[in-house]
Amino acid sequence: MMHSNMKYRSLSVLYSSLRHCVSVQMRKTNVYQNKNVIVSFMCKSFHNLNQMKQKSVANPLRHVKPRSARETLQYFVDMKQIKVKGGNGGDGAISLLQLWVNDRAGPDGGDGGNGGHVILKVSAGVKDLSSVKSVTEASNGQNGASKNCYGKNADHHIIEVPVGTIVRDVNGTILADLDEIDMMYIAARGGAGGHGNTFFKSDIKQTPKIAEYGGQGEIRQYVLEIRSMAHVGLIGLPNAGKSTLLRAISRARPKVANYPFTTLKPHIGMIHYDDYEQIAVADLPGLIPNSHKNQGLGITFLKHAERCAALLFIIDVTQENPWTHLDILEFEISQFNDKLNNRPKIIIANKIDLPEAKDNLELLKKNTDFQIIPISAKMGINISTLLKEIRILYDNSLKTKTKTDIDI
Ligand SMILES: Nc1nc2c(ncn2[C@@H]2O[C@H](COP(=O)(O)OP(=O)(O)OP(=O)(O)O)[C@@H](O)[C@H]2O)c(=O)[nH]1
Ligand SMILES: [Mg+2]
Repeated sequence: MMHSNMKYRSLSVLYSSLRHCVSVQMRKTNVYQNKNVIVSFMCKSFHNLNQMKQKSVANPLRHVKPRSARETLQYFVDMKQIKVKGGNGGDGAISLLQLWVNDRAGPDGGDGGNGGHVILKVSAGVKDLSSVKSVTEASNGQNGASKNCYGKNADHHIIEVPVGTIVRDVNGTILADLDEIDMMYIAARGGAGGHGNTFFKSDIKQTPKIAEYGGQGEIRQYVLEIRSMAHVGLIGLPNAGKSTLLRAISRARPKVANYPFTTLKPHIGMIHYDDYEQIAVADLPGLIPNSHKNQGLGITFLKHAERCAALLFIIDVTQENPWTHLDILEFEISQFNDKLNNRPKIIIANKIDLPEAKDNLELLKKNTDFQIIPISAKMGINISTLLKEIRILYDNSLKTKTKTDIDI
């Protein structure tokens, strides 16, 4: 009796939120007498706790605005190689002034203006690297002129990049981590303007006939990467239904087709909740065995996965031995980056509307330790449960993290 009482006390501390419901139920069934009933009751309480958790979570909103009717598909650009060139400096002028009263009035060649820099600047309004051109040149400084006219300095060319852009050189060395708004990095310096002959005038040489050419602007190549592209990334073998799911939960329009590698570039969709919170979900290209050895879309794909704070594994349960798919996915990402397997994750069994899915789903549940969420992305079955689970994961593990917390 004493023993059971202690259990009851710890139970009530653990589930204080459920205390009322627990005591009512216990009184009804007189559970103090039976240990087994307490264990089953604990399981029930866990279940209730989970249900309560789900109830207290914000509700996902259905998108009211229709999908865009634009012909072009917008995909997310999270990596880009760019070439930048600073503007050349203007040349200095050689000129000797002749006035009507003084035809040897001395040198009056002005200096050339400086060439513009190419500057990477973080802007809050830019979300991906699609607006960054592959080749960018800043303008040249103006040449100097007679009558000591200095050439005009060229304006700097500003390239706007999103928060969390990492600048690497072509060998992969990180040169800058632009993680605050308005942060700048001078990607290519413009050449300095050349001096005109006035500059070289001295007591010894009063009429120098020399001037400088403007300096050449720097030419540099960089690889820009976005540190974080979405809160959640969809990971699965080709044809698992990743794009179908993203279409079901957001207004994004990734192509859906019954052949592998339909998606070659990442697409981002937003899930909206009724407390105005938004969660970004990325549909990524399909993963195949040996992707970490650069087969299929290989490393590029895995790099996208690296930029998502949590991972959603989608398993097609109409295929035989679906748990092996999960093993393949986990193996590939761990081979690429060990830390990826420690990211928060949800396992989804997709295509449960098809009859062959039923047995496979049971087998999958038996062969994995994780909680599986069965859904049909095409028919919309169980999608709201999934959206709530995503929100719980977001609240528990991602909300407190800033976007730039992800290690690259
Ligand atoms: N019956 C059924 N079919 C589905 C479901 N989800 C996806 N499909 C079908 O599976 C096929 C592949 O779907 P996609 O969404 O293009 O798959 P994916 O994972 O994005 O594929 P890749 O982009 O090639 O990696 C399509 O023909 C979809 O209609 C589902 O829940 N039920
Ligand atoms: Mg796809």
